[in-house]
Amino acid sequence: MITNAYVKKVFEDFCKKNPNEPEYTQACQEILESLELAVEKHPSIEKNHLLERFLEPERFVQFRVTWLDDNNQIQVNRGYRVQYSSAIGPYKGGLRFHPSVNASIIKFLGLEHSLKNSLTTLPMGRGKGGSDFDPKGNSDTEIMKFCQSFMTELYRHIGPDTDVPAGDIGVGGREVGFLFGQYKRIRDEYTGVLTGKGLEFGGSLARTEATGYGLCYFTNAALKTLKNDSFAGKTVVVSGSGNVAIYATQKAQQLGGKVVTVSDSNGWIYDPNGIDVAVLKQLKEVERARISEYAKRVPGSVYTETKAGNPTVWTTKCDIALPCATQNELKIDDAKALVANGVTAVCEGANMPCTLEAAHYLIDNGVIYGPGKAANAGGVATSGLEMCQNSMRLSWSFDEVDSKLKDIMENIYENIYTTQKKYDLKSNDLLTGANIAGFEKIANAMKAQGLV
Ligand code: NDP
Ligand code: 2IT
Repeated sequence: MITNAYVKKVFEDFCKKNPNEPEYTQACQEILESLELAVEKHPSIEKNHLLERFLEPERFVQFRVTWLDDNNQIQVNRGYRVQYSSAIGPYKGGLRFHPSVNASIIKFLGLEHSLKNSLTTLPMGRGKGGSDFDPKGNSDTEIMKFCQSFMTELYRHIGPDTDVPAGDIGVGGREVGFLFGQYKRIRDEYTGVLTGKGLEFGGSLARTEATGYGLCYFTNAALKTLKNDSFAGKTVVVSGSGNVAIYATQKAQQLGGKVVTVSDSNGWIYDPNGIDVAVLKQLKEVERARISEYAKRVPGSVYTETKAGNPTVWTTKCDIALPCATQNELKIDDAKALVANGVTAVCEGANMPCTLEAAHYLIDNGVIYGPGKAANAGGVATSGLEMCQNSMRLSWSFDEVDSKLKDIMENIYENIYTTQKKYDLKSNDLLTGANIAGFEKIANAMKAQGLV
């Protein structure tokens, strides 16, 4: 609940300006609730209107994307890019292609990115984009044609020192390749304008693995400091079966945990023997199959369809839960089920997968709660490392990038821990610590740069 008069006013104005944008409002409320403490400690935030300036995007672009499908029929989609802030670096953030994408989703993701990019300590501002285009069910040619048309508009807004997009839901190596090809063709320049590129054309080793691996490095750092514990011997529940979920599963198992679930939007798998990552990768990265196929290939595993009345992935007894699919996938009843089953840590691979009510419930019940803006920052951090390699026209080895990623994730946790102590917060409340630590750096930069 927001009690400070200035913060309350900022939130009321935000709600008036952004009606019918529930995800954006949710992200804003969560951040403002945390920032009350900083506002009370630093009067200069109110004096310089830093919350209002932080919350108002520098630029928001919406555009038409027309393309021809395989039947020569014209298709029309909507594209977006929010360039939220360049206070601490060029705009940076992924592109999401999913039928649910709208202005609210793009802006909430842009807002989350602000604090996330700040926490990485790398010089990256904040941005996000995407389209309501659904890559599922389209041929490779159709996806290429869509990406080319999308970039034919987007190219005028981006550049290696201006705005550097990457992947997110529905945008992986294949899509980034098509987008990069079209940018190069229009601009006639070869630069690191996108990250998550193929290894043959400027991509960084370990970028594919980075978000999932980083999530586990962050979770391990929190478990070590707060519980003198680790993944070893723990039962882990993962949701999703895309890029983040696959590599979170792989790293959690390398660190000695047993991941017993994965899911997609149709249902989820329980595998008491531990998810077989080779089968998962074959199904999702090569065949692009549904997760139900896993149960047909791996004896002993069980598939449960997602429908009213069926148990959800969160009813599975576990020590650690890693939501890695999408926003608001873990609701209050799911949080209650996890706590009743004795969960120790919930760390977010996805962006805002817990509802606000679920996050508060977990924190109030002593669970280590690692918000996505901190726990999943390994993806964008490694994108930052890709930008660095592109600028130097060099490439580092997998181990070099992976060890930098591990250092960054451990430093993010340390930074949050120090902030929690400074503000006298509960040790398991990494949310307030992350919001304040991320915001302070941006606020100082905005103040120093005058009225821009
Ligand atoms: P992918 O497209 O690779 O995978 C997404 C997964 O989530 C799929 O299993 C998908 O299932 C599932 N999913 C998507 N939408 C829904 C929905 N509405 N309901 C249920 N399940 C759904 O995306 P990523 O793995 O890259 O992204 C996952 C999350 O991680 C997102 O929140 C993203 O913003 C976040 N993230 C990603 C980063 C990255 O580097 N890729 C970095 C940091 C955060 P289905 O196939 O059925 O749609
Ligand atoms: O949400 C995210 O952090 C991402 N999708 C990664 C963005 C990036 O620029 O690598």
